[in-house]
Amino acid sequence: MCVNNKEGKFLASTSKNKSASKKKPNLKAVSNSASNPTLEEMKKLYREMLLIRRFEEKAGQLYGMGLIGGFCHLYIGQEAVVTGINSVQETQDSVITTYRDHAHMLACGMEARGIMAELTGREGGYSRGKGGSMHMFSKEKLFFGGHGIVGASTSIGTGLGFSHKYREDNGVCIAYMGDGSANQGQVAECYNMAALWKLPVLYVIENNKYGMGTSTARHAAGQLYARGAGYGIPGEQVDGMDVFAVQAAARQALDYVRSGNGPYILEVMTYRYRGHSMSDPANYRTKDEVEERKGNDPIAKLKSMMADQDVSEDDIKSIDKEIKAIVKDSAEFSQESPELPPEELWTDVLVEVE
Ligand SMILES: Cc1ncc(C[n+]2csc(CCOP(=O)(O)OP(=O)(O)O)c2C)c(N)n1
Ligand SMILES: [Mg+2]
Repeated sequence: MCVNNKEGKFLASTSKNKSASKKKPNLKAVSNSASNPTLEEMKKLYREMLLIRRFEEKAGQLYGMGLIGGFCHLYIGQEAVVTGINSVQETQDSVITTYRDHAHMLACGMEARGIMAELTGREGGYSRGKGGSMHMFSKEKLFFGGHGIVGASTSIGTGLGFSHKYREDNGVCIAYMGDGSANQGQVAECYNMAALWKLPVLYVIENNKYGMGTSTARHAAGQLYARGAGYGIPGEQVDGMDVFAVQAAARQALDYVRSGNGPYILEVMTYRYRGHSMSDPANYRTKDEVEERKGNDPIAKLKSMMADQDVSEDDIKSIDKEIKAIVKDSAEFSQESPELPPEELWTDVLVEVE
């Protein structure tokens, strides 16, 4: 038997999950927690979301100028998702995501310079200009990419979960996927394996309402957060345009997973303001729809919340200035860093194993 309560939370009613469910607040309680963050916390989250927004806007500009080639998927509108989750994860946790990945890199502390230079195909980029937008990694930050194959982040993420368990390092893999990815067959296989072996994986579905140009109403049956039901995996839907709601839900979910209960599915309801990629004119939705969604912008909401809490305009302006400088510097670096010489075509192809 399953429980699917009004707040969009699903819990398989095994005895273990019943006890876990007691620990979890309902979504109302989660949303209410937004009224009590400290000013420092608000400023930190605002800064992190703004960095993603401004970075992506600049990447869009450089793409338009022909300085970035190939694919480029922007995260504008979805900032509260990765920022909220990142704010409660631990340093031993690993992260893996799809091709819409610049924000996840910035959130885990990778440098704007290295990311932008990778986008422009320069030596100073994280993959020395050979990987581009979808192929950047950081061993130090436990960021495992950037994957263009839909569903791959879920499968590799499940493997990373296995690795955390095998090494007993108390880490959790946070494996992001899109709403479109959630329909992949391998995702069901992963849910089964992760539940069976109680792997520490937090599956995050970034439901931005479209898989490329196809709306969720047309591509997905049922509720994505409830797709772990048959395997006994709890799932929950959360407002992804509210960074504090995401934070609170992620805290609970990570606690559940880290305590040895096995995987958890968090479906975060969000929206991307831009098309699927830079080459998508987004004709499958109306301008009015996009404008309406922008009215619920997570950064604007946090900004007005800070103003209500008497954070001074100067304080907010100084954050804006700091972010502007970081992004400007990254754009300059990404154009000054050299391109690799032709002989480098033959390097980094095979890895030497001792
Ligand atoms: C295995 C595989 N099938 C198809 C594609 C083509 N493709 C790229 S993105 C995408 C849609 C994925 O849905 P979602 O993650 O919701 O997309 P987004 O919100 O990023 O547009 C598809 C079908 C692919 N990259 N890999
Ligand atoms: Mg999508």
